[in-house]
Amino acid sequence: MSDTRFTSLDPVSLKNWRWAPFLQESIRAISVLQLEEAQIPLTFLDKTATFGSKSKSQQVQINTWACRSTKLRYARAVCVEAGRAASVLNFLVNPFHKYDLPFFGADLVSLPAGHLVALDLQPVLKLDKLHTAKVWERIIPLHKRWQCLMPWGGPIPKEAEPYFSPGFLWARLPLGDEGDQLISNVLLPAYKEYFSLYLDLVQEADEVSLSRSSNLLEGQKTYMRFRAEKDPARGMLTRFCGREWTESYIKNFLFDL
Ligand code: DBV
Repeated sequence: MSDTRFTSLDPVSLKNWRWAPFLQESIRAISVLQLEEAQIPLTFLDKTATFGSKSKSQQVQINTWACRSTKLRYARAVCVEAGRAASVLNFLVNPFHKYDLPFFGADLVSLPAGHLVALDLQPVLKLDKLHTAKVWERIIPLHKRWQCLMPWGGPIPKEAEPYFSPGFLWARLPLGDEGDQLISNVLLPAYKEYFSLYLDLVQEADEVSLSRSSNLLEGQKTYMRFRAEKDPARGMLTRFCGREWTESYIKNFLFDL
C-alpha cells in the first residue's frame, strides 16, 4: 500500500496537547512488548483542517499513532487538538482473537463543557465467565480505588452497556484548576494502573483453541460494528473534517474489523 507510512509520532510534537502525558505513558509502557510498526494511510496519519465561520475560522490537528505486536492486532491512538473546541485522546488496543483478552479502551475528551474520561478493559464476550472472571477480579479493586476520587460521569447510553466491564472508570471533570488537578493527580495514576494491568494480561495470555478463537472474533466484530455505527465522535469529526473523510476514518481505520 504505497499510500501508507509507518508512524513514529512523537507525542511531544503536539506541544499544547493536554493528553500528551497519557500517550507518552502508553508508548513507554507498551514498549515492554516486541512492537512492530503499523501501516496507517497517509490521509489518516496527520490531518489538519480549518472549521467554523469565515469570521471565526479555527484549526484542528488530528494525528494518528499505531503499533502492533505478536499478540496485538493493533494499538492505536487518535490525537485531536482543536484548541478550546476539543482536545481528545482516543486509545484502543485490539488483541488478536487467538488470545482470550479484552480490548483496552480510553476516551479522554476535553470539550467547552468540561472533560469526559472513559477508561476500561472492555469485554469481548461479556456473558462469558471464562473471558471475564480473570480480568474483573483484578480490575474491580482498581475501580474501587480510583472512581470515588472523581465525579461519576452519569448514565451512559443503555446500548453501550454490554461493552463495559464493572471496572469502567467513567467521569466528567470541570474545566479549570480543579479539573486539571484531577487529571494529573487521579486520572493519570489510574490510567497507568489500568494500562499496566492490561499489559500484564497480554503477557500472560496463551493462544486459545480454534473454536474459542472464532467466538472471540465474533465478539470483537460486534464491538467494532457498534462503535463504528454509534461513535459519539462522528458529529465532532464531521464538523472538523467533513463527512466523507470522517466516514472513511471511522470505517477503514478506527473500527475497521
Ligand atoms: N470517541 C471515540 C473516538 C473519538 C471519541 C475515536 C476521535 O470513540 C471522542 C475521537 N467520545 C468522543 C467525543 C465524545 C465522546 C463521548 C468527542 C463526546 C460527544 C459529545 O458529547 O458531543 C466512551 N465516549 C463518549 C461517551 C462515552 C464514551 C460513554 C459519552 C456518550 C454519551 O454521553 O452519549 N468508548 C466510548 C463509547 C464506547 C466506548 C461511547 C462504546 C462502546 O467503548
